[in-house]
Amino acid sequence: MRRIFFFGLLMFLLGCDDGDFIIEQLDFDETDVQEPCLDGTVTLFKISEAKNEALIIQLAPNSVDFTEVEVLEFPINNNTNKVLYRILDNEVTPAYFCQSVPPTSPLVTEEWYSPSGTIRITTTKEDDDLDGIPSEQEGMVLNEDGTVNMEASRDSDGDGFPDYIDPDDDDDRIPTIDEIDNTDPTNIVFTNTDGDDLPNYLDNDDDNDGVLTIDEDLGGDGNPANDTTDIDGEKIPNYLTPIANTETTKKSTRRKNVYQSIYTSVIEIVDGFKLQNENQEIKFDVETYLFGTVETPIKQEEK
Ligand SMILES: [Ca+2]
Ligand SMILES: [Ca+2]
Ligand SMILES: [Ca+2]
Ligand SMILES: [Ca+2]
Repeated sequence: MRRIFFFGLLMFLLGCDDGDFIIEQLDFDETDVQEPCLDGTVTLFKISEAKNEALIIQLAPNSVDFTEVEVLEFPINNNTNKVLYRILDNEVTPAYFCQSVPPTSPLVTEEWYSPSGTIRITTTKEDDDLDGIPSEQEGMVLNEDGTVNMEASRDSDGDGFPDYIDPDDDDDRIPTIDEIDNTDPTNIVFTNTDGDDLPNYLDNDDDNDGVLTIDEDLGGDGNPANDTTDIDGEKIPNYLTPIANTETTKKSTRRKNVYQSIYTSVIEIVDGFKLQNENQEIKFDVETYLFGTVETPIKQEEK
C-alpha cells in the first residue's frame, strides 16, 4: 500500500497532476485520538508526529455522550458537523483545540475541509474487574447478539457480582490479582497452595487447614495477608500455611465491590472521505476511514 508520509510530498504530487488526487492513507493513521474537548463544541482531534498538522472533527455541543452505548451519525455539513485538516506554522499542543477562541499562535497556514460524507461514532461498553484474568476466562456468558448475560455468568462466591466484575472471586478478602501469577498475561499461572481442586483465587480455605482464609485475618482489618507466622526465618501469611491455624474472633468487614465500565467509541468517516482546499481535492481510497477510538473508563462501586 502506498503511504504518504509528508504533506509536502503530497503537495508536490498535486502540483504534477492538476486534478484529483487519490490516496489510501494519511500521516495521521497511526496516531492516537487525543482526549476529546467536551466543553462547548465537541472536538475530536489527532496531531501528526511532527506536531504541526492536525485532523479535527467538530460537532455541536452536547451532541455526543461517550458513556452511552449507541451509534450516532452526523452528516458532514461544514456548519455543525465538520472535518478539518490544518497545517500550522509551529508545533501544536492539545490545549490549542479546547479553547473557544482559537489562539493566534501557532498560525494556521493551510486549512482543508471535508465537503461531504458522514461521521459515525459507535460506542460499546465492556465491564471488567481488572483482576488479571480476562473476562472470557472468568465464566462470562454471552447472549446470541454478543451482549453479556449477567445472570448466566459464573458467580463463584454468590455475592451477586459475576466473576468478570468481581475483583475478589472467592470473597476471601485476598484480591484475585494477588492469588494468581500473571507475570505473563498470555500464560496465567493459577496458584494452588494446598493442591486441591481449587486454585487459590476460587478457594476460600487456601491452605486447607480447616480455617477459612477470611477467618485467618487475626487483625480483623479485612486483609488476611498481613497476619503472618515466622517459619524458618520467613514471614508466611497464616492463610497460606496449615502450621498457623488460629481462627480470629473478630468479624471481618466486607469491602465494596469495585469494577470498571470501559466505554469504547469508534470514530469513522463513512460515505466517502475527501478533503478540499480551494480547487484541489484529496480522495481517500477506502470505504470507511477509521479516525480512531476514544476510551472512557468509569469506576463502578457497589452501593
Ligand atoms: Ca474476577
Ligand atoms: Ca480472593
Ligand atoms: Ca486450593
Ligand atoms: Ca486456611
